[in-house]
Amino acid sequence: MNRSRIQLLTEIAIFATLAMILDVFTEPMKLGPWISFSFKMLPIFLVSFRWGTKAGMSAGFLWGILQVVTGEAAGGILTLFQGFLEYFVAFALIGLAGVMKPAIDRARQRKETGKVLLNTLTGVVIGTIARYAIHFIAGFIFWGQYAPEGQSAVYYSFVVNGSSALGEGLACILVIWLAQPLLSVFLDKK
Ligand code: 218
Repeated sequence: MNRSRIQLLTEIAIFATLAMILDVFTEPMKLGPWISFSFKMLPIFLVSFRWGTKAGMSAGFLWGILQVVTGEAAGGILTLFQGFLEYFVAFALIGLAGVMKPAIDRARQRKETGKVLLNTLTGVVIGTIARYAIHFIAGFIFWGQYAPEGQSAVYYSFVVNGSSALGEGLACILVIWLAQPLLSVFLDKK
């Protein structure tokens, strides 16, 4: 195994763990059982932008596994298939942000800092939407019984997961925006 591969696997493990730690620490910031304003997806986005989609999806998948084995996911698992979908598939899909890596690298090479930021934020939006599309679908299929009287399962799931996606996505966007001068340091693999 060469040095780069060891660095890749180490970063996947460390960043997934970091996401898990942020998850636990930002627990009190929750606005509702499924709604939070927290940037805990950020480590997974960083892996995605540093190494690409496959690495990002591996880190997200690992974060999903960590939530299940630590019991963090307990309240979110109703059935085996639903749990698989919302913890393994949904969290792995955050890594789709990595589709922006080539565009980010190109902008970095050309020293177009505005474009680097824009491409990064686009990646965050892609990863957030991909993850929450799964939670939205799972929401109206499996969580419909929790909808208030007279509210359709689809509408209920859209409101719950839409506001959660907005909260978590915007938190990541805000942090990247504020840390913009550090962005190239974080993207540099050396
Ligand atoms: C309407 C509804 N309620 C709950 C869930 C489950 N859910 C939503 C968002 C995120 C996660 C993963 C842990 O943060 C889960 C399990 C849902 N999909 N829809």
